[in-house]
Amino acid sequence: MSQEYFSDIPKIAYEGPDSKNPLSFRHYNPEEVVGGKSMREHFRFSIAYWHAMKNTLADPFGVGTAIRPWNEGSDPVEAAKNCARAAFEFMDKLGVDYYCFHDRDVAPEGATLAESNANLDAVADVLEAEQARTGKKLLWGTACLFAHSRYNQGAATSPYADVFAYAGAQVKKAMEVTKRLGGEGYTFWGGREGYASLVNTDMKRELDHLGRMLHMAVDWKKEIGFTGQFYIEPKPREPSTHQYDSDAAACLNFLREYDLLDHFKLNIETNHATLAGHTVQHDLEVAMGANALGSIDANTGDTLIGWDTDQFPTDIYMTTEIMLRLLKMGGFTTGGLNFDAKVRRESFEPVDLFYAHIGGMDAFARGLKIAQAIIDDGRLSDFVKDRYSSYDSGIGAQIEAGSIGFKELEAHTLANGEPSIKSGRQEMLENLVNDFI
Ligand code: XLS
Ligand code: NI
Ligand code: NI
Repeated sequence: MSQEYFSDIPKIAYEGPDSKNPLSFRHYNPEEVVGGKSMREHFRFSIAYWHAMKNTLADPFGVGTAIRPWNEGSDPVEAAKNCARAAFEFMDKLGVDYYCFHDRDVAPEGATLAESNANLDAVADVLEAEQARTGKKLLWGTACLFAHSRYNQGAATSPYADVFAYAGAQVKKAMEVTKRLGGEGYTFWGGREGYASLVNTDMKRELDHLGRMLHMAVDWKKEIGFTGQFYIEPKPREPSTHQYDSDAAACLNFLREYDLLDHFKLNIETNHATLAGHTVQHDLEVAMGANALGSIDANTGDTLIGWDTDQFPTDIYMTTEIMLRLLKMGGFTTGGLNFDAKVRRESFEPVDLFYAHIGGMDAFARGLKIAQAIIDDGRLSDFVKDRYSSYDSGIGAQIEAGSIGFKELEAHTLANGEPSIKSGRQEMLENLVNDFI
C-alpha cells in the first residue's frame, strides 16, 4: 500500500460489552452465529462512498469542515485514486465487506462525457485492484443524476430530451463499471425526478419518460449480461418538492404501471420513510408484502428536523424493528445494510468516521440479538397469528379462498348475529418487546 491515511487507528476488534475502548465493537462480533448465520452474513454491512469518503460536511449555512487528506491534491483524478485507496484502508480497518458508490463520487466529472468516462475507467482500475487486494466487494453502484446543473430540472424527467439522453448515457456507463467491479446490485434513486411546481410540469409525460429510462436500463442489463439486482430507492422530497418515487407503495405502483415489477426490488432508507410520513418498518412491510425488499440504506433522521439528516442509526428499538423484519424475510440475498449516513458537521476528524460506523454496527448487532430472542420466545408472533385465526377455518377460510360472496356473508351474519372480538393488547405487547431490550 502506498500511503496510510488512518495510520493511528488499529483494526477494530470485538472486545465485548464491558470494553471501554471506543475504537472497539462491544456487540458486533462478525463470526458470532445468531439464528443459524454469522453476524457478518446477516448484515452485509456497506459504507456509502459519498458520505464516508467524500462528504465535506458543508450545510446551507456554512462551508465544509471535514478533514479528509485523501481528497487533497491538485490533480482531481489522482486525488480520486487516493480516495479509493483510503476507502479500502477504511473498510479493512473497520471490518466492513461492502461499499456503494455514485459514478461521480469515485471519479470527477470531466468537461465532456468522454472525459468523464475516461476518469471513471481510470479510477475503476484502482477500485478493481483494491477489491482484489482486500476481498472487499461492491454492494451496488449508481449514477449521480442530480448534482450537475444540467439536471436541475430532472434527468429522466427533465423537460429536455438532450438531458434525458445525457442521463441515459451516464447510466449506461455506470452500469458497465458496476458490472466490471462485480457489483451485486445497481440502484436508481430519483434525486430530481419530480417537480418543484406543477405550474410548469406535465406530470404524465415525465412519468412516461421515467418508465422509458428504466426500460432502457433493463434492456442494457440484458445486453451486457449484468446479473446484479436493480433497486429503486423511494424518497418523497428533497431536493425536489415532490419526488415521483415518494415511498415504497408509490414505487411499487409505478413499477406495476410501467410493467417493470419483475426487474426491480426496493432499497428502503430509514430517513426517507420518515420524510414520507411513515416509519421504516412500515416501508419495509410494504416492500416485503410485494416480495420486493431488496436492500436497506441504514440511517436515521432527527424528529425535530424535517429533512434528510442522514444520521448514523443508534436507536436500539429501531434496529430491533428492522431486524425483526429482515429475519422474517429470511435475510438479504443481493442486498445489505448500507450506512447511507454522515457524521455531524461538528465531528470533522477522520476518527469520527470510525466511531460513527462502529456505533451503527453495534446498534444493529444488538437489534439482531434482541429480534432473534423475540422470535425464539414466540409470544409476539403467536399473538399475531392467533389474532387472525378466524381466517384459518370456516367463513374466514372461505373469504380468503375467494369461494364466497356477499350473499354468503349476509346469510352468515343473519345466522350468527353480532361478532365477538378481542382486545388488540397493544400496550401488553409493547411491554413484552421492552422486556427484551
Ligand atoms: C439520497 C439518497 C442517495 C441514494 C443513492 O438521499 O439516499 O444517497 O442512496 O443515490
Ligand atoms: Ni440512500
Ligand atoms: Ni438519503
